Amino acid sequence: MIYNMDFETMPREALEAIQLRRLKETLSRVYATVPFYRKQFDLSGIQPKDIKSLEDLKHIPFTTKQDLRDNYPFGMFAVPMENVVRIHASSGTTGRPTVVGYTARDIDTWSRLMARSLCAAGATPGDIIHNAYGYGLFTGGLGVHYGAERLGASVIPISGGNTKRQVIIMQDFGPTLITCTPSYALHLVEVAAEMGVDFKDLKFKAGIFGAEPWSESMRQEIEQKLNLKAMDIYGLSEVIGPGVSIECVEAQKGLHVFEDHFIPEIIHPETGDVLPFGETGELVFTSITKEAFPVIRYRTRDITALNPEPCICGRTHVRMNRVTGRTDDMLIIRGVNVFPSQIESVLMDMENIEPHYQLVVDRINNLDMLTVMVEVGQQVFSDEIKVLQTLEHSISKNIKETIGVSTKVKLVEPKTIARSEGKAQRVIDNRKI
Ligand code: DLL
Repeated sequence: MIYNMDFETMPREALEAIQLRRLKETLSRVYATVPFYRKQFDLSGIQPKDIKSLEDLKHIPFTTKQDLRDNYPFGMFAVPMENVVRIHASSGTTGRPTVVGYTARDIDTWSRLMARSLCAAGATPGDIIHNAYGYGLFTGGLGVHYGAERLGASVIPISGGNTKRQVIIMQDFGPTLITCTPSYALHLVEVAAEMGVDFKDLKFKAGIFGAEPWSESMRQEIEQKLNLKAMDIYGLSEVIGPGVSIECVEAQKGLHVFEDHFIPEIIHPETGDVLPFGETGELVFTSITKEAFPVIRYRTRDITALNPEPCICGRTHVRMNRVTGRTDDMLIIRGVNVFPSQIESVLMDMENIEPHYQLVVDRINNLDMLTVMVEVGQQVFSDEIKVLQTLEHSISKNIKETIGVSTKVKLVEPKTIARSEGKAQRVIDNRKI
């Protein structure tokens, strides 16, 4: 173990005492410095001093993405601009991006959290990290970069894209750890294969993948194809970026939330009620150490559950389940709720299918129609039409039996579905147009 794990292994009681102290400080500060939060408190009749225990957190109003949009770009900052040293933004599929700011101390906190994340995933100062998360307004690239340097590892700031060159660098520099989105990892394998390079001949021991949902079956696919251990990392710009939670290399089961910096809650997405451990709902975060952009009960829209059980790695911080989707990427197809990740799980469990898929939703004669486009290998694609039809039929049947929704399945040639350098676009919903 390279990193001092005191904060991650402390007894619950001690951790909660720290959380409460930091929470109170944060609430007083946002009340004094951010007009939005002051108004929220005043409207709800609660004052920061009324918060006497962690239990009381549930009385504070939520903050939503819309609130951030309404205060675009810098209205939610809690420090003067001269104290802000970095600005990031999340792309957002519609409207303006969400803008976040960091003080020098925030960058330091984030670097430490990312060093802790990398360490939890098995990284050591001796590692060479091939960092293929995009550098720029997206928090992935720079987040990993600062964490890797803080840990003392060597970082290759390759960013996303220029995939052939990435493969050459991997061969020549011998990186031992890779960081990128899971979809880009699969694209890298594909391009490497075209170049006659097998990941089994590279030096990777682990990969840290996140920024988009991916299933357990996708993990197996990645571990096998890239010949490494794959860990899931989660985060969002609004909360800090990557480094909010990560799977430990020991268990690879659930993502430890860095609770000494962020307080997680799970709420019912419709009623807003706080749900007990183990129940699935929307993840909400309160940051308790950030200076420039603190968030109070921020609704992430991500769906997961929290697990407080002790972990074999010794960390006492709660674990969140893999994020299977967002409240806003749930498709409702003829009344059935469908998450892209559920379809992914069905597909990945079948043979002769490549891990590249896209869901297209149309409304035909007032009826929702979900088409699942899936790539198959060149060999399967060249088979008789009957073979393809049988495969299409069995995919459709498996989806119907597992998720309960009827779909049209379309098998397509290799590389038909656009590859992404960052987050994959899994859904094209033509109904909104
Ligand atoms: O995606 C931060 C990040 C960078 C995380 C690199 C991990 C690795 P945003 O661009 O603001 O920030 O997007 C945040 O992406 O609310 C989730 O919906 C989704 N997301 C992030 N990590 C995961 C994950 C970064 N491991 C949004 N599993 C979040 C599922 C994820 N979804």
